[in-house]
Amino acid sequence: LNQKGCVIWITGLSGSGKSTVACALSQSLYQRGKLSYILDGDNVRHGLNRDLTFKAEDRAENIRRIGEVAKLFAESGVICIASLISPYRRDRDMCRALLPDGDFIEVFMDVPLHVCEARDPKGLYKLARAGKIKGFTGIDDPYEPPLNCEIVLQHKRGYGACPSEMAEVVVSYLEGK
Ligand code: GGZ
Repeated sequence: LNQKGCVIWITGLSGSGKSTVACALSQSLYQRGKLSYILDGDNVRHGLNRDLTFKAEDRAENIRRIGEVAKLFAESGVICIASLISPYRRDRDMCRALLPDGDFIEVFMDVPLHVCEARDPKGLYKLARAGKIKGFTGIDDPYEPPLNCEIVLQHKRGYGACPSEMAEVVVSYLEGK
């Protein structure tokens, strides 16, 4: 493999575009001959983490396990893209601490709640507002934005809002290193 492993950790609200950017990033890396693998919170919760709920200690365990698996991928030389809400700063910092300096690249999907809620791809915000889902991130459960992450992907109308452009920001960052 002509590459070095690392972890790209994408954090943000439900509907902020984490999975879409993860996909675009993985494709872009593939076109450059780089091997990556996506660990998506929603998917991993159907298998490895199917015993976990959305209460705080289970979210922490979800993040811890994905952090440990991401580390294994990175050690094998793969660019591991983890995309999960990971709402608590402390949990994300614990995953960062598992890796050597520079190998954990935190990417914040900086998309306002009202934009995520307007998208509502799975209708979950609607259910949360109606009280049919309790403890939904951004509605009645907290989200702690990163204080100093490596990359902020900002939502802007028009230019810069498209997932492939956002993925290119991450690719440029990696190329710069
Ligand atoms: C947040 C929830 C919840 C609650 C179900 N809060 O946008 P989605 O639908 O497809 O992805 C979300 C996913 C969140 O899983 P994560 O593993 O990323 O979360 S965490 O990092 O906090 O452990 C959302 C759906 O599951 N979902 N209930 N209560 N998101």
